[in-house]
Amino acid sequence: MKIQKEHIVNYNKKGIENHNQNFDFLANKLTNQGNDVNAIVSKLADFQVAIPSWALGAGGTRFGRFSFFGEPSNLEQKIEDIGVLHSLTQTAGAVSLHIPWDIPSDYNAIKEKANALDIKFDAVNSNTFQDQKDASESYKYGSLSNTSKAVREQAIQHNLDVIKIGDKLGSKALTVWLADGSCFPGQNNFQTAFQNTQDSLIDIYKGLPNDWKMLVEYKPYEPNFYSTVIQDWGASLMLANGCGDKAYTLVDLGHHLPNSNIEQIVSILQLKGKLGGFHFNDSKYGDDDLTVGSIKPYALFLIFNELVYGMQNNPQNPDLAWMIDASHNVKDPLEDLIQSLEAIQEAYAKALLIDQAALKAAQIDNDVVKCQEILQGAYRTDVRPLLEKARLERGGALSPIQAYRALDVRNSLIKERGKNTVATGL
Ligand code: LRH
Ligand code: MN
Repeated sequence: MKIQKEHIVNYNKKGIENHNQNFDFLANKLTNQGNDVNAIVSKLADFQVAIPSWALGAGGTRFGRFSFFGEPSNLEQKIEDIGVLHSLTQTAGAVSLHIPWDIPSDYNAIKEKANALDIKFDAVNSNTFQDQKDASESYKYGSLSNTSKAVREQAIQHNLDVIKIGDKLGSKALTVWLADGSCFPGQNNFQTAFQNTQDSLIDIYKGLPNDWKMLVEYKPYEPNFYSTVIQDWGASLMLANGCGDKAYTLVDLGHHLPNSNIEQIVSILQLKGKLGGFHFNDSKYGDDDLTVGSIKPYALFLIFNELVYGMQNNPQNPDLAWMIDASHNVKDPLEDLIQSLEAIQEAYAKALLIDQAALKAAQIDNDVVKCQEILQGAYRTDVRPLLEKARLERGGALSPIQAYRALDVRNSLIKERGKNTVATGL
């Protein structure tokens, strides 16, 4: 399934006049407030988010999984689906693969296909939280932290293999997330588990090409429910520091205990030059992997405020890996991802409207009310005409969701693939 550019141009025709009116009105207002509207639009257009290869089919829980039909049944079809997302949104120009769920059968063919759709290969993810049928060791009691040297070595070798796969595709980062931990008090020696993990990560780090990064993802619980070895940003930071300059932390928004101040975590990790990237999603309770901005859009805006400040003031922090990590239980996966991409662009656009100099001055004056007025003034701005402009300039759809439905994409995928295809992933 490939969406032709002219289909999008035709679809945009009926909305273009309304867009131009809204855009001109907003651009005039923002220019009068001292904003460089063209600079904001080009920042939005350049902002590319990697789509998780494991989230292009229906997700599920232990209580059930309900398909949407027409799911991609191989990596080629997954790249095609990301191509559909990118042609409509013009902001999904990358994929993050999960190994072994997405081992390419033909590297050149998959690179050509991705290249033809203007899709790059972002971070590759290792998987030492599931046992592979031909594996000699089990990860039941952990992988890089396991008390068994043989298990740790198997997990280290897997990560080195994942680096090789990514290197052949042009990826420049390895994401390591460990399920390692315990379900009951006394089950683990915390220090041994942590030190084993550090030593194992160092062995993996030694296999990292010079221009690569290692992204250490933390999570407080699940699938272990008493302790997790890499439980929070502090553990991830210590392990990254223990590896070296090419190792960074990865912030998955759903991996925080209730009421955590994620924007403060993001701010300090940037200050320390150790923030490597994001897994964007949203959640109400746990690691719910819901649509970005669907539950806490203001929190997402506050995170982007810190990111914009960091991008302006923290040259010590590298360019970030922007990725989505979601799971779709009740929404069409492609519609869910389109809404997430929109929410990310919206939060970034609103954060770019914050007058950082005025905010800094009000903070120095302890003018608390003015600080909030500056933030919420930006947050209350309807920035959608800016997002539309950024998409239009790159040949995207004015409204990707409406275009996706008007072009009847899901039914075309079902006609092409049938109703019984199941995508690999969670
Ligand atoms: C763990 C996680 C991790 C992935 C997995 C699919 O919860 O966020 O990033 O490996 O989801
Ligand atoms: Mn994640």
